[in-house]
Order: sequence, then structure tokens, then C-alpha cells
Amino acid sequence: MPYFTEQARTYTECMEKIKARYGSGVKVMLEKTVRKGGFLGIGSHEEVEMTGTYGYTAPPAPAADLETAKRQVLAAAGKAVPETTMQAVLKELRTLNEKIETRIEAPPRSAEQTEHPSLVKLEEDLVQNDFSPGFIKTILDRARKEFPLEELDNYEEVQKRVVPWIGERISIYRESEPRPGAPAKKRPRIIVLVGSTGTGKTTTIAKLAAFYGDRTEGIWKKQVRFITLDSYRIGGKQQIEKYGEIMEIPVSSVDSYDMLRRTLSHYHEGVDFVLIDTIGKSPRNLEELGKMKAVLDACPSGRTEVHLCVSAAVKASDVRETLKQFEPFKYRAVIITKLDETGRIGNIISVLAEEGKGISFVTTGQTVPSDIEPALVVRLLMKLDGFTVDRNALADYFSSKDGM
Ligand SMILES: Nc1nc2c(ncn2[C@@H]2O[C@H](COP(=O)(O)OP(=O)(O)OP(=O)(O)O)[C@@H](O)[C@H]2O)c(=O)[nH]1
Ligand SMILES: [Mg+2]
Repeated sequence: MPYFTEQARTYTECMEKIKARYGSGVKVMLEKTVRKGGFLGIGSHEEVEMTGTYGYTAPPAPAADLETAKRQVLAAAGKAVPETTMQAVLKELRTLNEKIETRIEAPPRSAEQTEHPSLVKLEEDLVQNDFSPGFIKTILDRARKEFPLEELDNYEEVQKRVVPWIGERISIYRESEPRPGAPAKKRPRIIVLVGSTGTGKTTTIAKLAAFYGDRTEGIWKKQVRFITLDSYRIGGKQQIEKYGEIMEIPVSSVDSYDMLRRTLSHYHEGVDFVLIDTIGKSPRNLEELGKMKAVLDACPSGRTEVHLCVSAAVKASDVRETLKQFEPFKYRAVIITKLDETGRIGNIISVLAEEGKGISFVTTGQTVPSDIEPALVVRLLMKLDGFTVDRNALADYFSSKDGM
């Protein structure tokens, strides 16, 4: 009988996949949890793995057939085996056969059979939002511990209590305000955006310029400068120059450590923010990432903040890889871009929570400068699909985290 081995993020998903691929005559014989992805154990996640047979119709061979088969096999191998050994082998085979039978008759633990329906629904809703298996497990374990049986019956209430638990796992990054009486921070503040190709770095730089520069009635309250490392790519420099022209912000283009250091040394008094746009790099191109890092080393570490742009619309494994590969840039926070392009944010929330990364901003569209907001837990929770969310209660609960 042919065998299969399949993996998926949940038990239900795995069973569905198996049935879709191998039809209804499948027999699951082994179920286990495996870790997938990552490098040297970092960044991996749990999946369910099932092994079994398919195309199953006939009942397993009775013991008599086993004995005949055994004798044939041993005879073919030309071995003279004592009867006592034969009996022992036969007994072993019968026990094995019974075990397999039991397994076939009593399929592995099914969430539907053992879980309260509200917990089953909760798992489905979390899966629907693309949360990782590890994240879902933490929430379900907590729900099992904290909800008395009678409270589980009211699913809407269960959801209302669980949504803040998701929010508790979201970290928000805010540049700390100086303490009263503390010496003024050195200016300018240097903000560097790094990230994979096309994640929205240049567009976000322009949005940040408007956010930090605080322009009202054509007057900038703060002085902002742009620097681009994107000088050799066709169109790269022009894009930021266009924003500079429209927003009346000077743009400098640099391509080496010395040039960046010289350019920064011109910005002393009077300039509040220097925003540095970098070239999009594949997180796999370590050599190119290394070269860019060598140029950016010209930024003085005390007043430079690197933010990593990550699109909300990419898979969890890609987010994880990006977080890991850009680690040498010592980014302080993540900017979630293209939040408008997805209705499922569980993947990015799970990965950032699991990797302990804070979120500084979210961007929500292509329009410059309006489509950017400082990250708020409440705002992210409002994106959850299929969850009943009480915005006011959440705003109260997360007021200190969101700084409101
Ligand atoms: N829907 C949506 N599109 C966005 C958002 N931010 C940027 N974009 C679009 O994404 C595309 C790429 O944006 P860029 O700012 O050029 O991205 P980049 O990271 O600078 O790209 P490279 O320099 O090529 O790596 C453009 O079409 C932007 O308009 C966003 O928040 N939502
Ligand atoms: Mg760009």
C-alpha cells in the first residue's frame, strides 16, 4: 500500500490537505509535531506531520496469512529458523498488526472531538487571520487555562477577551522623549530606512519627511534633509529627487562611506532630521547587504535610528528571513508597509512577536504624504478579520502602550 507524509500548520489543515490529495481511503498511522524553516533552529516554526497509507480498501491480513507469508519469506531467504523463534516473530507481528488496527479504528486526536466548540472556532479564526501555529498555540493554551467552561459558551465574549491578548504580544517602538532637564539631544536625528526591494522605503521616506517636518501653510517647522544611497540605479535617484523638488527638501546622493560622512558633517545646527533612503536589497544577497552596511557605518551611532521596512502582504517565512538578514544593520524598529494591501495581518504580528521586534510606523497606501501613521496596537487589532472588537475598550486598555 502506498504511503504518504504531509505537513501543515494545524491538524485540521493537514487532514484537509491529505484528503484532497489522496481521497477518502486514507489511514493516518503517525502524527507528530515537527519544526520547519529557520537556520540553526532560529526562526523555525511548528507544523503537524502525518504519515499513513492511502487507497485503503481491504482489511489487514489475518494472522494465518501472516504466518504463511512469514514462512514463504523465510523459506525464500533459505533460512532454517527454529519453531520457537518463528512463534516469537509471529507474536510480534500480531501485536504490531493490532496496534495498526487500533490506530486505524481510532483516528488521532481531533480538535473537533476534544475541544470546546468555541476553542475550535477560535483556532479557525486565528488561522483565517494567518497567525503562526506557535502564536495560535499560546493563545489557545491561555484560553484553556483562563476560561471556565460556562464562559466558553459565549463565543463573542471569548473573542472580546482574546483580542487584547493578541495586542499584548505587539510591541510598539517610540523614540523616547528627553527627560525634563536632560541635555538637548544632538541634532540632527538621522533616520535610515532599509528593507527588501520594493517594500516602500522611498515612498515612506517622503511620508516621514512630512510627518517629522510638520509643514503647515507652506512653512516647515523642522528642517529636513534627504540623502539617497540609490544613485546608480536608473530611476532610483530621480524618484527621491522628485519628492525633494515637490516638498522643497534638499537631496544629496552618496555612494561611499567617505561621501556619506562628509555630507552628514555639513548638517549641524539648523537641521533637525536627515532621512536616508537606501537601495532595496534581496535579503539573500549577503554580499550586497554587506557593501551597503559598510557605507552606512558612516552614520554616528548615537543619533542614528535604522528602521526596517517590511510589507504586511508577504508570507511569514519571508518576514522572518528579512528580519534575520537585516539584523547587521541593528534596526531599532520595523515599519509595516502596505497594510492596506492585506486583510490578514496575523503573519506579521506573529513573527514580530516571536522575534521580539517593535513597530514604529505603519503605511496604508500609495498617497504621499498622508498614508502613514505611528503604529498603534488598537489600529492593528482593528484589522483582525472576523473578530468582534470593542475599539473604545481596547483604546483604554492599550492607552499607555499606544501613548494616547
Ligand atoms: N498599497 C501600498 N503601496 C505602497 C505603500 N508604500 C509604497 N507603496 C508602493 O510600493 C511601490 C514601491 O514603493 P517604493 O517606495 O519605490 O519602494 P522601495 O522600497 O523604495 O523600492 P526599491 O527602492 O526599488 O527597493 C510603489 O508603487 C509605491 O507606491 C503602501 O503603504 N501601500
Ligand atoms: Mg526606493
